[in-house]
Amino acid sequence: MKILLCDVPVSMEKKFGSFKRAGSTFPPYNLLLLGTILRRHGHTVQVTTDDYHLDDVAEVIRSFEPDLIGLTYMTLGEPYVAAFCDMTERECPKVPLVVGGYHSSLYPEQTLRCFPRVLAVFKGEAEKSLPQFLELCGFGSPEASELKDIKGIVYRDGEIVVDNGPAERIEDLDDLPFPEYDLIPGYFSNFRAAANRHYFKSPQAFFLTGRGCPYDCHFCGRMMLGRTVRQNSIEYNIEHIRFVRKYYGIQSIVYADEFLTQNRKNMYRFSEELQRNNLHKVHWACSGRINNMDVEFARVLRQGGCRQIGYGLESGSQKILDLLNKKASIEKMSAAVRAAHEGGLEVFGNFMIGCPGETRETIEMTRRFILDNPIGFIVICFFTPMPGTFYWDQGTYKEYGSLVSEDFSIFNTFAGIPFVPHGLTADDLQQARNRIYRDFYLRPKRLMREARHLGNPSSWAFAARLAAGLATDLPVNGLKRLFPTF
Ligand code: B12
Ligand code: SF4
Repeated sequence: MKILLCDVPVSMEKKFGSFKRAGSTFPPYNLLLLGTILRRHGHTVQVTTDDYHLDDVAEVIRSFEPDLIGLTYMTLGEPYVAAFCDMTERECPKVPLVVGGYHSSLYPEQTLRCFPRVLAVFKGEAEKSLPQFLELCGFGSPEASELKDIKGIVYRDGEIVVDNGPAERIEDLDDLPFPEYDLIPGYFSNFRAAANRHYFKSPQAFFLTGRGCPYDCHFCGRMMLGRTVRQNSIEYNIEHIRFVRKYYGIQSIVYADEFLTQNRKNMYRFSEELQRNNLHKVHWACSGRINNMDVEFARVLRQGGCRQIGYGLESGSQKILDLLNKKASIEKMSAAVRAAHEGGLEVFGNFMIGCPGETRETIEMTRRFILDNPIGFIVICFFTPMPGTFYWDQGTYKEYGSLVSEDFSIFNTFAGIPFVPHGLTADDLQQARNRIYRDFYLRPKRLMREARHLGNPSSWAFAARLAAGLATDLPVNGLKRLFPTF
């Protein structure tokens, strides 16, 4: 069968606002993986990414003539699903459309009610359920009675919505094939790494080698992949790196895992294996939790090729960290950042402002934390009570502030500010973020450090993109509003 897998089209402008040129374009890893698996089952697959315009997807449908369309989206993509359904109704009314991903998994029944064009919702992981479903499809929509044995799907049987219960998870992630990147034409030329990794050599690959999380941060929806952490083995990871080196000439890797560095013993062995296989020359970035970082560990990671570690530091106020249920202390955060820096890793700090309990004072504490610690790059998101999280599901955000809008398209944590804490305004948050960015990125010491990378053309391109973002966000913006021709 011919299967078209689509990430719902959402423009960079919608996601990143004035920083649309500096934002990263990440590939839909889930669709790459599902597409690769479907290929192994003998299907022909095409993938479209979220930067496609709806008309471009229509064009792909016309030329590819799929037998089934699968759509993925997070909450921020939900407002664009109706238009996607309408387009497929016009282009190929007889071709079944199924959906999956974070948002529809949270609200499968509502999804079916809102979008009659959708035949079934795949709740949770679909590496097992999607191939099973396709076996039943033949060439057309399967009968409801045939679907009863496929775990993890929700569908209509006449007027009734049937939920087949949770999906079967892949227990051993080593059973998964390496994603076949050619599923996305121009993947390596179009994929733009995040601003904080602009000096990493291209082409870069994006890896996700673990699933699940035992923590319970109140701003995060981690229910879908479970509490138990599953990870690819070291052998699998080494083989995967060899594969992307051989077939795609990959020069650097970005790990999107939450827990890559969690098991210290494993990471020592990983670093050794990378060196033994001469793969430590491929530089990589990953995320970590602060609890196990010290200088020795940072050095071991560096020897294995790691150059940057990202931490979800969130806030410089202990009160805010506690309200986010981060299970972290300011002292430990600072110690981890210092140790990583001393061990030769650049620290990429992820922060949020506008959190429950946020005040001008707590924002100032965050600004101070950022300036007083050896952090190399920062991103500041606006706190967003995402569906699937403690603050949204329990409605607890209401105690701490108000929801400015329920338009999910602004639930992107970067360009939109849907939630404003009591005592602050959206403008306060915007101004506070601009100020922290300016104070951080425009320090002479930091500008000098950036100058080190100026031999690298992608750094120039990045500097131009970031400058364009800052220019629209700087105080100039105020002048622009007063004098539109300024
Ligand atoms: C890694 C990750 C990322 C990565 C990679 C995402 C990707 N493209 O795969 C990056 C860094 C790019 C990313 C970005 C963002 N992320 Co993110 N991310 C995660 C994280 C930590 C893990 C996801 C994961 O492991 N995926 C593994 C894959 C295999 O699982 P999956 O994507 O769910 O796909 C499976 C199933 O859902 C299903 N499926 C999915 N789609 C489809 C489609 C069809 C047709 C079918 C049949 C099945 C199917 O099958 C897949 C395979 O099993 C989760 C947290 C979590 N614990 O879930 C947050 C999470 C998903 N991200 C979130 C958010 C908010 C974002 C950002 C908006 C944040 C930001 N400001 O940058 C952006 C938006 C990106 C975009 N699309 O525009 C939220 C989503 C909340 C929500 N209600 O929407 C989460 C839940 C974290 C949180 N804060 O709560 N993210
Ligand atoms: S933000 Fe917290 S709950 Fe979410 S994946 Fe990271 S550690 Fe787990």
